[in-house]
Amino acid sequence: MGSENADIVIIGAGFSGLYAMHRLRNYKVVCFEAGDGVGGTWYWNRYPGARVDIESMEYSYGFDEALQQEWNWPEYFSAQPDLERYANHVADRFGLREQVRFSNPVRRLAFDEASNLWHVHSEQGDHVVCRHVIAATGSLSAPNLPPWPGRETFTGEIYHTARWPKENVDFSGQRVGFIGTGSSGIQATPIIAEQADQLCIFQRTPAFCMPSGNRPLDESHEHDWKTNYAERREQMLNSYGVSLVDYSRFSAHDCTPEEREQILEKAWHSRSAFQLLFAFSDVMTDKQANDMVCDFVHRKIRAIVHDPETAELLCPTSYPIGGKRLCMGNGYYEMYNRENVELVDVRSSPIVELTAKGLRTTDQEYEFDAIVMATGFDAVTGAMTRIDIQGRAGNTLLEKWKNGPTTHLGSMVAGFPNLFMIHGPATPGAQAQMITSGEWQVNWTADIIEDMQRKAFSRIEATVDAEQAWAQEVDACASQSLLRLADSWYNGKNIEGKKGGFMVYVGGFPRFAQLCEQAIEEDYSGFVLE
Ligand code: N01
Repeated sequence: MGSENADIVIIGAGFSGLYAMHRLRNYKVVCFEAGDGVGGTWYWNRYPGARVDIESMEYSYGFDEALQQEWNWPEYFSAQPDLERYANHVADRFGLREQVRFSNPVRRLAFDEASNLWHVHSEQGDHVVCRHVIAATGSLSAPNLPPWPGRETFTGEIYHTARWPKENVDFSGQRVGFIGTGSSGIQATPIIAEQADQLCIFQRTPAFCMPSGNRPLDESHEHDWKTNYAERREQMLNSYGVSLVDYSRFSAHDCTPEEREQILEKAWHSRSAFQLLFAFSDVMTDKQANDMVCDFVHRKIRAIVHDPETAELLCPTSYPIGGKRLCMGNGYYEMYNRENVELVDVRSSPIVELTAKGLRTTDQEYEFDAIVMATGFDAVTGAMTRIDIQGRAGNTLLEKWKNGPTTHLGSMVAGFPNLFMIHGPATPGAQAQMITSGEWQVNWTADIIEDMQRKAFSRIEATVDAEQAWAQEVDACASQSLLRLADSWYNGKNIEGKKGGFMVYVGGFPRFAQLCEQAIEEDYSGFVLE
């Protein structure tokens, strides 16, 4: 097949990719998408109970006033089908679908130095030559399948939460083995427990789980947002990323034990899952303050879960609350009071293999009809390193990032000109609100592309010095946060052997945005343009 020309290739038709297509509609854009529909995260993660943990009035696009006025969310925290429906509505309303090549993931990118053009090769054999590539590949999109031997021998079905089938999966009458107790596991297990005969949950590390507080959206709340949308969106960009949290100004140490208890009790029942982390100003920076919040949640778990041994296993003690992404559940701890649910600790006796009948830990073999893996993602870097990306001088991104990702402002990589990432390594990512911050990054990127066109530049590249300076900024922010004390997808330690440091920018979205803007105002500091 011959090659074709475009101005820009966008990889991924998730929320950022869709907006990038709209924002750059005056260019010839081709978008490649691995799935057969739009929505990215909300296309793939269709497991039972999948639901967003940020209010939908906020977790939605702000780029078009008519869109945000006309769309109605049925619940405070939308379920996956509503989010997917919204992505489809946006694709149709703004005429984006025609530019997307579905079921056609990008397999190879190669930069041609003579022409300053990228050659993009896809699975279906498309070959597009373009000036710029925008990787809107998502930070939680490459599923993690631990390399247990024997997978092919298991005679039942194996599911991964991030590759859930579109057809209804019914576990009625089945013995189900469920691996993983992060955000996905916590949402899926209470629903599967209601269907299955037996549900055996394999936990390596317990999670902190807040009750979701989801309910039908009330009209006055919706009306309030819709009359103040512009202001609300502004607040979101000027906050930690989520505006519906009361950011406390006082330390946990400044309260009496009774006052602390009252504040935490209120946070536990609040409408935002993240309120516990901001109940005091120092929960994420002071270990003692954090311990007080952990103690509060441990007491909640012990009060909900009847069996004392199970309750102890469910109490996270090896990392600070907030160190891993706080989870939001619906009856998660209560589920362990059911007769048909069992919790198995695979920290003390790890899973060693899958077998024909089920799986084996170092202790014993378990028999199942189906196995569900909620084992998370090769986060932040996985979606990029799974593509064969060759930059200048034939250097590959895989090789460049073998000891961990390096970027300038989370957006570009030295040696890989004209390749932009949205939610790339060392951006705020899930530490902000992904749709709004994604929109912001798309606008920042599009402004650069338009400026290059105006000034007749054909190439932009980050410098190695700028990458090092950005790594220092990222580390300096992480060193002030207790987030560094947990093994999680934020630092790649959820996957054995994955190298690199902290991969998320925790200096707050406002500072991130300010530094990105400043770099452009200072004559593209940290970039070289030709
Ligand atoms: O993935 P995870 P996730 N043996 O990495 C376990 C977003 N999200 O899909 O903690 C045994 O959190 C692993 O154990 P450990 C959100 O940002 C949002 O649940 O690594 N167990 C862990 O228990 C979230 O943070 C929403 O020790 C193994 C689980 O699998 C992110 O996506 C909903 C194992 C993976 O948990 C990822 O969430 C869902 C092994 N070899 C997701 N390997 C909402 O908006 C892994 N595990 C609400």
